[in-house]
Amino acid sequence: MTGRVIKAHGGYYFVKSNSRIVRCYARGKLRQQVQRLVAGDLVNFTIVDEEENEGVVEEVLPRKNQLIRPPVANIDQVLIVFAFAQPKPIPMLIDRMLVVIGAAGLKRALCFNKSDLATKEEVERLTSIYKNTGYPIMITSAKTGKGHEDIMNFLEGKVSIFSGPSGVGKSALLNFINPEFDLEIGELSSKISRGKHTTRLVQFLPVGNEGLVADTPGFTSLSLQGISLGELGHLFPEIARLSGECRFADCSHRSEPGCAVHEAFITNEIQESRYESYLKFYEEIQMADEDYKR
Ligand SMILES: Nc1nc2c(ncn2[C@@H]2O[C@H](COP(=O)(O)OP(=O)(O)OP(=O)(O)O)[C@@H](O)[C@H]2O)c(=O)[nH]1
Ligand SMILES: [Mg+2]
Ligand SMILES: [Zn+2]
Repeated sequence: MTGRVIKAHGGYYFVKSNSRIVRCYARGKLRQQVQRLVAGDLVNFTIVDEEENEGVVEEVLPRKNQLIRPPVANIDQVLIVFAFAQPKPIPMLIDRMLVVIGAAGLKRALCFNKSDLATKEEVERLTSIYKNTGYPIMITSAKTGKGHEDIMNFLEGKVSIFSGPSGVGKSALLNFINPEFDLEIGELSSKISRGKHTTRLVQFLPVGNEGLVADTPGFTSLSLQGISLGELGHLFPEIARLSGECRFADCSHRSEPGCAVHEAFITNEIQESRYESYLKFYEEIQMADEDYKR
């Protein structure tokens, strides 16, 4: 039988096949492989004990894509969740997630949660940064239910994950979508309003008809490893769109004359924080490349 790993926990892999979920262990030869099984993996498995609903994973099918953080495979899209406050959004971290997830070939959308804690101006300020990127933007609140429909429409029929820092409300939003999920919601540490890493596992849950969505542990550090300097500009849609107009075909959009991207930054067509992120990531990749050559 073929199924999808929806959760890995305690040495077991919970494999969903149609409407059935079977608790499986992995064949010895699989356990020795370097590639660990992760949530989202598609596998061939056999039932070993019908009564106990236990099986064994025989084979992992080739992955169509994967992320290292959170560890997950074979997904269609990622909802990048940040909060307007508690914890405060960090644009450069948002951009970093957009870049890393884009490099993995996945569709991205932005969710700004805890809108109940934000003024109109704050909502406008954060969303305006991403207006000309083309990414879908959802303004939500797990408290008031705002944006519920937008999220449901986004998730319908797709395999998705919620990803973002600890404490932004990923689990709370999922519980709001379906109270039966009954996911654990964390407290915030009082001083700096950071999350306490409440969610520890990647776990896929059924949503709508045919959809699957995973709650994932929050994280804040993310490596750009594997992303080339040439690729970076393509991972910022508003930069990619303009790069054909630069004087030099291989323009890095930093200080070359006739750079359409730099020009657009000057005229505010490209947002300052987005351009800053681009420059910062450029430097970071460049330094890593030099270290590698040394
Ligand atoms: N005011 C407000 N609080 C929220 C909202 N969503 C979540 N919270 C609160 O934020 C805190 C953290 O929520 P969680 O859902 O546990 O956050 P998480 O993103 O799953 O965090 P990790 O599992 O640690 O990665 C809880 O105290 C929630 O009650 C919201 O829309 N508005
Ligand atoms: Mg959580
Ligand atoms: Zn340029």
